[in-house]
Amino acid sequence: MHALTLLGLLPVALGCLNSKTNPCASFIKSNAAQALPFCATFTQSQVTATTGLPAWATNCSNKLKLLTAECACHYPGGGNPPATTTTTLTTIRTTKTTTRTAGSNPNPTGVTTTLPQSSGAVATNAAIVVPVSLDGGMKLYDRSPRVCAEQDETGEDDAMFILEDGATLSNVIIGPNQAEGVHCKGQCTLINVWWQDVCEDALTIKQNSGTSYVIGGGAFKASDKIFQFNGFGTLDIKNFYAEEYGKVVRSCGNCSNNGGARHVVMDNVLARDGGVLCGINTNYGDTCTISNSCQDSNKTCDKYDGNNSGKEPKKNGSGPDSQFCKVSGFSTSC
Ligand SMILES: *[C@@H]1O[C@H](CO)[C@@H](O)[C@H](O)[C@H]1NC(C)=O
Ligand SMILES: *[C@@H]1O[C@H](CO)[C@@H](O)[C@H](O)[C@H]1NC(C)=O
Ligand SMILES: *[C@@H]1O[C@H](CO)[C@@H](O)[C@H](O)[C@H]1NC(C)=O
Ligand SMILES: *[C@@H]1O[C@H](CO)[C@@H](O)[C@H](O)[C@H]1NC(C)=O
Ligand SMILES: CC(=O)N[C@H]1CO[C@H](CO)[C@@H](O)[C@@H]1O
Repeated sequence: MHALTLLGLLPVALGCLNSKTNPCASFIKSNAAQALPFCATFTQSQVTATTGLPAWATNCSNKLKLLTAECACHYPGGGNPPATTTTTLTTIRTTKTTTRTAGSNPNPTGVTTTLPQSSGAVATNAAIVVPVSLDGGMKLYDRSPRVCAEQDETGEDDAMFILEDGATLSNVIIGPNQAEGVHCKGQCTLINVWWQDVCEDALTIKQNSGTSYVIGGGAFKASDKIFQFNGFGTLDIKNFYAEEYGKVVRSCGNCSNNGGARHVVMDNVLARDGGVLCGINTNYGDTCTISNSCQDSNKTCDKYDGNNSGKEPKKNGSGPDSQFCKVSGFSTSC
């Protein structure tokens, strides 16, 4: 087979085809999980036909020109960073990681406190559904056009990623133009996921039961909550960094499904310039268990009297106790 080469940055010669009738446009538009990682690298780098096109490229008759055009139509920006985030890619970052000094307070250790440098950027005009797993290779994922409307509650459609029950998302940086970060429809695992600038919230947990995990990663500039816990069961967070935020986790205070307990477990979490680590509804038996963590203004838990009628829940105390807000190994010097 001849090695065909194509420069992805060629101007797009073809128009966008109708995704209702054209199989190439239809596939690329509606199968973001497969099309997007391909489009991101395909439009960016030299592609040789001998490296093999994905099976679904048959929908595009394996035509490179057509693939390029349709990638550009549905994932504008392709592998190129949107103009607003270019600075992120060119800024030289010094990665800071916390270390524990002998004899000091039980501060978290090994937590990275700077946004990692991205390895490229991907922009999509719809949320990316993750059925099983997605490893983003530290690319910056964002929505284009922008859907973030600050604290106006939007919905799952305005998320960056929608994880199906059991799915894992790893090694991604989520940009400022999306609105709802990650939505987990069931139990999910997030590994090394970073939010550059949280819009409505960073993660919404909807599982009915079981445990979801957040391992590593961090979130910046959440004017309200980082993790919104609307389902039930346990949210287990470790080695996580939060900076400038309202609350790290909040059990839904007034969701219509309220009635059961939610449990939050935090270990080795470092939180600066924000509010409590946990907002829990003690009347429903919620718990928050914190260990080896730091919050620089001594804010561990706010306890609420939650409801299922949509009313603003009343606050009923704050701080550690032996029943709802269990704290061990906690420091305020970070
Ligand atoms: C596109 O390709 C996939 C995988 O090869 C195939 O299952 C699917 O039916 C094709 N879709 C269309 C719209 O032709
Ligand atoms: C209560 O419900 C209102 C309206 O749905 C919402 O704006 C608010 O954030 C909720 N409060 C809490 C603490 O969940
Ligand atoms: C408020 O907290 C106290 C102490 O934990 C508890 O005894 C009381 O039942 C709570 N009140 C409501 C309305 O939940
Ligand atoms: C933090 O708050 C707790 C009570 O919630 C208090 O016992 C403790 O002394 C406070 N620590 C600091 C460093 O202010
Ligand atoms: C269970 C329940 O409805 N709890 C409270 C919800 O919030 C309202 C208003 O603050 C309270 O009156 C309820 O007792």
